[in-house]
Amino acid sequence: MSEIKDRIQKLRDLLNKYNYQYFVLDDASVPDYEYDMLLKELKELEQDYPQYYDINSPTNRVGGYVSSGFEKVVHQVSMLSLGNSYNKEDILAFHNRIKNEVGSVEYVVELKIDGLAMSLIYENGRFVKAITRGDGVTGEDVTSNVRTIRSIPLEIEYPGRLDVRGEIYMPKDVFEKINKERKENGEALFANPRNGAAGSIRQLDSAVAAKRGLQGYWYHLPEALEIGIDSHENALKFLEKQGFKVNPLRKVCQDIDEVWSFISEISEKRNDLPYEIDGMVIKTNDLKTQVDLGYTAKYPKWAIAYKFPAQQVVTKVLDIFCTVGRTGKVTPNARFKPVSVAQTTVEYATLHNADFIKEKDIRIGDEVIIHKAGDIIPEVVKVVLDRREEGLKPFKFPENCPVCGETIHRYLDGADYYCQNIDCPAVIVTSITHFGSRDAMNIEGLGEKTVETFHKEGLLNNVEDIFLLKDYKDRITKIDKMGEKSFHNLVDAIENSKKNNLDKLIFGLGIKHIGAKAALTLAKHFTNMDNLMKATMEELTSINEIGEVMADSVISFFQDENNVDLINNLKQYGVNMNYISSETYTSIFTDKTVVLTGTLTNLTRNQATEYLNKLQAKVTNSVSKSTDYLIYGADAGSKYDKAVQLNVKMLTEQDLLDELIKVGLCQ
Ligand code: 0OW
Repeated sequence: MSEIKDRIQKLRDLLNKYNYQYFVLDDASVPDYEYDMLLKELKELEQDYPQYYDINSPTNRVGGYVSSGFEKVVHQVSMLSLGNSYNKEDILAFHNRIKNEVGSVEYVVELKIDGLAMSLIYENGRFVKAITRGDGVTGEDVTSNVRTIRSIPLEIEYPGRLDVRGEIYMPKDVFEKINKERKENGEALFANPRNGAAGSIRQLDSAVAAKRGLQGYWYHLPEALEIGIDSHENALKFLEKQGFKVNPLRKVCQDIDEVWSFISEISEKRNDLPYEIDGMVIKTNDLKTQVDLGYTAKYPKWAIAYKFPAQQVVTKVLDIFCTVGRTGKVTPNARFKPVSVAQTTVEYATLHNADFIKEKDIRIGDEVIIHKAGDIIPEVVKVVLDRREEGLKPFKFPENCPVCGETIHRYLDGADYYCQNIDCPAVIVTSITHFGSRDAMNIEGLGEKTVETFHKEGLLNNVEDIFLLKDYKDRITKIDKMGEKSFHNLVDAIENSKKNNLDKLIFGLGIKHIGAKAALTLAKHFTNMDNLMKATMEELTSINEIGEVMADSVISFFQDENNVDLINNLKQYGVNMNYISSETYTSIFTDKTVVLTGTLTNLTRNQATEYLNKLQAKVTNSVSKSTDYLIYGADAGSKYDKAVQLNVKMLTEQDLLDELIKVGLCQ
């Protein structure tokens, strides 16, 4: 029997070695086929001899554990974040503070990987736990998902307890591939690879996480000194020796000039890296110096992040084309030669309206400077005139709707052109899509592509047709990707949407100038649709948040017979027309001032705000001394930094969800 045990151990050692060579050293030493055969043999032996089961066996890299939630774990050593610097002066100031305290020191400069910080715990040479950074003090146990990352060693030589800190990230090519798949499945896209990594690490089903191509770079040993390591560079060498993936793009620097030139060198080539970085990290190399320098409440004094400036790049305008939104607004857009700006590939940008194009005199064929404002929306800054080729003509705004061909009109007081044909396919498709969108009636499976297809099939010509789709099963199940299951899911989702609160319906109607917040105000004030439909200008403008323009929009919407018919049809189909005032709940957020920032993964910003209102919290837009909580998602920016400075309590989206589960607002 021991020869079986030996064979199993030998296979595990071999497969771990091949994993290390393939995923850490990026050189495959055996052909995939041989690796797969060995893995198959090991799987069979483990099935035949379950007494040799070992969670750390390489056969468990494929995941398969489905957790109901992530346990909270308090870090033995807090996971601090980094102070920021934005230019050479900031870095010099950082250096001078250190020089004044401990004299001149050596630095190690490394890339700031744009992922999510992680702590790996090893005991007796075995991987035992992975904990997210969380708020720095308490994180979440995501061991089952992190175990599926092939480049993370499950066994190491070091026999004692070891806490290894690093960043889990999603490579750029993986991000593009996964978003392409999500787009095809009508799923919400990841905003950027960091979002992708965060969303994947929080998958409850580790088999899903295993397919997300996550990677990791390891860069910090909080207990390095205790295990006899004297410098950061030696800590990195120790990690490499133990089989961890450590980023080779780093430099030991004797002074700030050397630091700065290395930063400039990396800044030039960062777009060619296969993963995203949002800056660099500068650390004093000597570990005793780190202890002498110590920490502020939030950051180490011996390290600082340098953030790259928002990027501007030049690219070519290949085309200017117009799209038509649900209000009939005709928006011009530019299609560029694809270019990477601030960690994402930019191919399109809105050109807002005819005036914007005219002011900047943007022409098809022009070279333009584009810039990502706040790392989010690409903007055309200006045309590079001295590169303009001969004969490029000024852009002429179309006179007809690009979708239905009808003449388009421009209101005297506005900059925008509108298609006023209520039968314009673009207006129909975008208004139906809006009606079913997450912050409106939230009908899963009724994304823009599906609506467009159903419209082409003559199944959807207006909003009320949504509620008749259930009668067209045979026609719908013949459409590709719309099998029985998705048909029934869609019909159930449509049925469920009838129970939505009144504000969702009002927002879903797409009344001009009435967004989600105004819809909620109107729903609360009028309590049912009939009251709203007969509201007068005085009544409407008497409401604080409702101005003249909004009131006028509501009145003219219900003066249109088509819309009155729509409401009557929806009533017949059983769509809820009342505002069910939300019962209020007491929780940690009761009577607290809360700010939301960053991209949330499970809730939209409006949904989170609505829940917080139910919990009797006051949701505000900016962080101040009176802010009690900051709830942050991925991409948390300046609000996060300000909250840290003001010592505001930081909570994750999961903390909010936990509170909602506790009071019974969420399952
Ligand atoms: N993102 C990074 C990175 C890095 C830690 C050690 C003590 C305080 C910061 O690549 N290369 N080095 C560190 O050093 N931190 C990094 O990221 C931090 C972790 C938490 C917030 C930032 O992402």
